[in-house]
Amino acid sequence: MTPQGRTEAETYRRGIANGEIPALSRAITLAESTLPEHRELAREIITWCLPHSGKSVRVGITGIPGVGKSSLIESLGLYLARERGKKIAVLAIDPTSSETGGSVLGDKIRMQELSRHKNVYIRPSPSSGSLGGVAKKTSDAVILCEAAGFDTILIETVGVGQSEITCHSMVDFFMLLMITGAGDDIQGIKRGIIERADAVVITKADGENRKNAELMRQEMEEALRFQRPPESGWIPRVHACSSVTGYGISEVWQCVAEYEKLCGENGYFAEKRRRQAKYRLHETLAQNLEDSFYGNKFVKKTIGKVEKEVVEGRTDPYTGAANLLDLYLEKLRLPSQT
Ligand SMILES: Nc1nc2c(ncn2[C@@H]2O[C@H](COP(=O)(O)OP(=O)(O)O)[C@@H](O)[C@H]2O)c(=O)[nH]1
Ligand SMILES: [Mg+2]
Repeated sequence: MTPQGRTEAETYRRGIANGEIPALSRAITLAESTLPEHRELAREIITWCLPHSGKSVRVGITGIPGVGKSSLIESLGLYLARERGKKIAVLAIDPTSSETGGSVLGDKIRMQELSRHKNVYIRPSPSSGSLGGVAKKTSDAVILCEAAGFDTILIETVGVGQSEITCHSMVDFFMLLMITGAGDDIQGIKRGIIERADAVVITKADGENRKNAELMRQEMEEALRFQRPPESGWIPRVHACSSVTGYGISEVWQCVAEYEKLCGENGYFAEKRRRQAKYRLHETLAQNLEDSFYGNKFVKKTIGKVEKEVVEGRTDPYTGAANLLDLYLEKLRLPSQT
């Protein structure tokens, strides 16, 4: 790192340590950048932030589009900021946002009041890159936010595939939101998400829907009772709430607080974070290897040709992949593993 780079990193560090939002925002942008010089600077800043991070509670909030994630974050966030004096950072993992585009705008409108609170920072999701890339960016953002003094991190993730698993791997408490009348299969039962949830929250328990939501809450409670007790010792809870009336919102947070207390005392909270660190190590390795492979100039030059051969049936995909890997390893002057 150049002396100039070092001075720059120092400026960021000071800004983040003082909880300055512009410095925090710019540091997150650096961590999201694909430019090598930005990445290097980001790594320098994040390395400094690491010992100053980790003191928050990280909550993942998932569920199908329209279930009410952003609305819950708005009302829960306002409750926490106003009545509990919390400093809240809201992040999003949304690998689809580059395609749907509109969701970010929708979320901004949904969280308007929250975004104006002085102790709240809302960061729209990084809109490009693979899910692995998004996971890395989100983890970096969590560390930076914690170093800037945020004690509560709320991560919204759209429940459409892998992203909630990714989210699960980086949060302390994982919340699955469900609505009445949408069918359990599409809401997570089939994909085993319910088994990972520390709480299931039935949303929109207001007006005429309140009764149905309560019924569903009871049903879910019954269903979860037969689940194997998790090693955390925590029995997953089911709540019903409304972001419109505020019904059940404080109970949802009470539930997170109880989890934090129980798992703090029995050591599971720290144990889970250690496991997540190990998982992150392997994920980062895989990502770096992938970047190195696709960024290799010999691979770049040859890959189009091999793709064409595979498409035209002159080479099969396995041979094509093996040949490319051989080429890559050879150019790295390493003996081929195959
Ligand atoms: N009646 C009612 N509507 C809600 C509630 N929460 C969200 N909604 C509505 O449901 C729609 C989707 O909400 P949103 O928070 O954007 O869902 P997300 O896609 O999961 O983030 C919006 O039209 C909200 O106004 C609630 O508690 N009660
Ligand atoms: Mg949303």
